[in-house]
Amino acid sequence: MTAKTPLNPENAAAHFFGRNTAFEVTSFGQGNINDTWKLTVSQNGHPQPYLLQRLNHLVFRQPEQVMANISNVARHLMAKNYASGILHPCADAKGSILFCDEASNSWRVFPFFECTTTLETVENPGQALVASRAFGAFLEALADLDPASLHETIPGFHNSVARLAVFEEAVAKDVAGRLAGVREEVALVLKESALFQHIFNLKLPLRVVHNDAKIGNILLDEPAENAVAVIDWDTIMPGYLLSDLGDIARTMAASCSEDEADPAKVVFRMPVFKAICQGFLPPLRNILTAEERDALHLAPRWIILEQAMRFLGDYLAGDAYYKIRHPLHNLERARNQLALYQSALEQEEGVSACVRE
Ligand code: GN1
Ligand code: MG
Repeated sequence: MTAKTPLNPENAAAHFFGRNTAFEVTSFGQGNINDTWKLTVSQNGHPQPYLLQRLNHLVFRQPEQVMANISNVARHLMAKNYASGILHPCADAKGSILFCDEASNSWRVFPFFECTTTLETVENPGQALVASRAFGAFLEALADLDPASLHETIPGFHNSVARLAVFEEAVAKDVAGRLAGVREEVALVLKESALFQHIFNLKLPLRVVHNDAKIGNILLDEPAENAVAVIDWDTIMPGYLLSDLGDIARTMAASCSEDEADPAKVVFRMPVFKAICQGFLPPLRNILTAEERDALHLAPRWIILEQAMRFLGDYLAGDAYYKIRHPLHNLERARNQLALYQSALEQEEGVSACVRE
C-alpha cells in the first residue's frame, strides 16, 4: 500500500528538530510497508544520526497505538536491564513521539545505531545461531510483560485461518484478471492449507511476540558476527511464539532471500535450521509450554505457507499491500516461498529431529 499523498521527510525532520536546524535526509532500508530515511542532524556542531520513518497508515490504522506499544516494550526492557539495543522513540519539542502532517502521514524518529549492518540471508550457521539467539533472548525478556497491556495494532495478524478466507475471496474475485496464470500456485496453497486450522486448534498460549522475526530485523555489528539489536517493533503485540520461530526459519534457513526470482535456487537448509534451534530455544527453555514444545516442528511450514499465501493473494488483488519493485514481484516472491515450503516439507523428519534435540 503506497501513500496517496506526497511525502515530505524534510518537513517531518524540521518538526522534530526545529526549523532552524541543519540536517540531511537520505532514503534508507528495504521495508515492504513503511518508508525510512537516515537523518543526519547537526547538533552542537556535530552530525548526529537518526532514523526517520513514515508509518504506513493504511496498514497501521492507529499509529498512536503502535507507538504506545513500542514505548511500553522499551520501558519494560529498560527496567529489566535488557542487554541489547532498545528502540527509544525520540520526542518533539512538545514531548510527542508521533507527528501527523497535513496529508495525514504519521512520522517518528529513533536514534540510529552506527556501525551496524543487516543481512538478507545468512551466510553460515554461525550467523543464524547469533541472530536467533538474539530473538530468543528478546522474547524471554518480554515473557513477563502482560500481553493485555499491548494494543492489537493489526487485528488477526497471524490468524492464518482468517487470512485464508481473504485469500479465497481474492481467488474468487480475481480483480486483476491474473488467476489463469497462477492456478497451480493457488492449488498448492489450498492443498496445504489444512495446516492453518490445525495450528489454531492447538490453542497455543498468547504471548508478547515480535511477529516479524525475519533476518533483516536483526542489527549485527559490522563483521556481522554479533547481534546489536532486534529492530522493527511495529508488530510487537499478543501472538504466538511459534510464528516468530517460523519467520526466523523462513528467512534464515532459506538459501536465498524472499526476493530471489528463481525458485530452483531456493532450499530449506537443515544445518542452518539446526543452528536456529540451538540459538532460539535455550533462552526460552523455562517458558515453553508442553503444547508449544510439541508444535515447534510445524512453525517453519506454517509461516512459510502463510507468507506464500500473502504474496500470492496480493498478486491476485492487483498488488494492493506490499511495495513492489517490478510487476511480477509478488508472484516471484510467492513462487519463492512455495519452493521453500516444499523443501521444508520434504525434510519434515529432519525438522522434527532438530527441535527435539
Ligand atoms: C512486511 O515491512 P516489513 O518488511 O517490516 C510485513 C511482514 C512480512 C514481511 C515480508 C506489517 O514487513 O508481515 O512478513 O513484509 N509486515 C506487515 O518480508 O505486513
Ligand atoms: Mg516489519
